[in-house]
Amino acid sequence: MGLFGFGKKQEEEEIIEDSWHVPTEEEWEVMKQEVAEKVERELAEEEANKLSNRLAQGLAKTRDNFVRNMDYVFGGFTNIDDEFYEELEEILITGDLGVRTTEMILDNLREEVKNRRISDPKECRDVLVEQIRNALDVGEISYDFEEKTSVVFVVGVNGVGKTTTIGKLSAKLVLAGKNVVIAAADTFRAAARDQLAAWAERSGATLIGGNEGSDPASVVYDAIAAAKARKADVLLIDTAGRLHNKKNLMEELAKMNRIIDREYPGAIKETLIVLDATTGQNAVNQAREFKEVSDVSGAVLTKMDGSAKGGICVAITSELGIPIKYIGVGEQIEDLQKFDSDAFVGALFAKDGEVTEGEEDA
Ligand SMILES: Nc1nc2c(ncn2[C@@H]2O[C@H](COP(=O)(O)OP(=O)(O)O)[C@@H](O)[C@H]2O)c(=O)[nH]1
Ligand SMILES: [Mg+2]
Repeated sequence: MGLFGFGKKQEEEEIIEDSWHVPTEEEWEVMKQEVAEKVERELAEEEANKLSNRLAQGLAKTRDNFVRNMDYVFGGFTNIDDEFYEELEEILITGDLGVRTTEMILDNLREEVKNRRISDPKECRDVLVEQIRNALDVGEISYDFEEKTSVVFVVGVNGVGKTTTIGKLSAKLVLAGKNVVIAAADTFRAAARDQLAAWAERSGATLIGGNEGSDPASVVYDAIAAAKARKADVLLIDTAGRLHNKKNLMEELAKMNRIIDREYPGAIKETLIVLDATTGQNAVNQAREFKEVSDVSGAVLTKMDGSAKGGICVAITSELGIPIKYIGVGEQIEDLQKFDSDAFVGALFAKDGEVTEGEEDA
């Protein structure tokens, strides 16, 4: 038994040793990589779900009014006649798409109805959704400034969410490993600097300037020097938005623009106009005025979580040709998302039942 037992133990040990495998250095690296990728994937999915739910929640009111009324028309009419088009026109205009965009969309709808020989109003729904999708399409939207050395000039009237957007943007960029400098060029109100300082601290960026009453153009000048000295990736410039004194405001913006162009020619310049989506056609008018005095390269529509009507996004893009780059869906640091027109139209026109869990309690 002794011998036999000994022999068996040895055999077992061999088996155990056989099933053991210490990963080689290379295998170990591959495994770690796989785990890291899986975690990252899961986090990204979770994030995407959270954001699309927030967007859907934000658009719930729009869906309830605008889309539901439209569906009444599609379902309620038996013929595609003038009255049918008039009803649609009213709904689109009430939904903040603006007169011109509405006319364009309806002209296209009429043409498609003719070309495709559509006779059932219900079939117009998909055509209309397609037209809205087209009106929002401005081709590839550039986010170069996120990747290269850049200066992001943020403009817009008071209270639209400029400072908040800068805070959120700063957080996104810092998380992506960027070195961010923020210029507090809203020197009009004393509180403006404190608000921005809090955001800068929370997001991990360096704040320059902002003393009440100081010249905003000199803040921009100092901030560019600081950005260069710190080898910053992105310089975010917060500005004041006193539209009651339009001429001065616009002159001030022009002066800051000249300084940026002169002092920081190596940086990509992105001019973002921030618009409060709940203000409807006012937002379109503001964008038009700012576009006259600066090279607006993108829009940020804030407060999309509120009572905003989604149609405003369509109006801005189609009437002014300004691509919407981000939308704000809340006041928290993570409530800024890149605008995805497909996801947007999808969330807006989701039929009942297509709305995923968690959106209903909006
Ligand atoms: N609900 C909501 N509130 C926002 C959003 N963006 C900004 N705000 C709020 O709007 C108010 C004005 O924002 P602020 O950044 O100070 O505007 P500024 O005057 O343009 O700098 C603040 O109370 C913000 O918290 C958003 O996307 N959703
Ligand atoms: Mg501000």
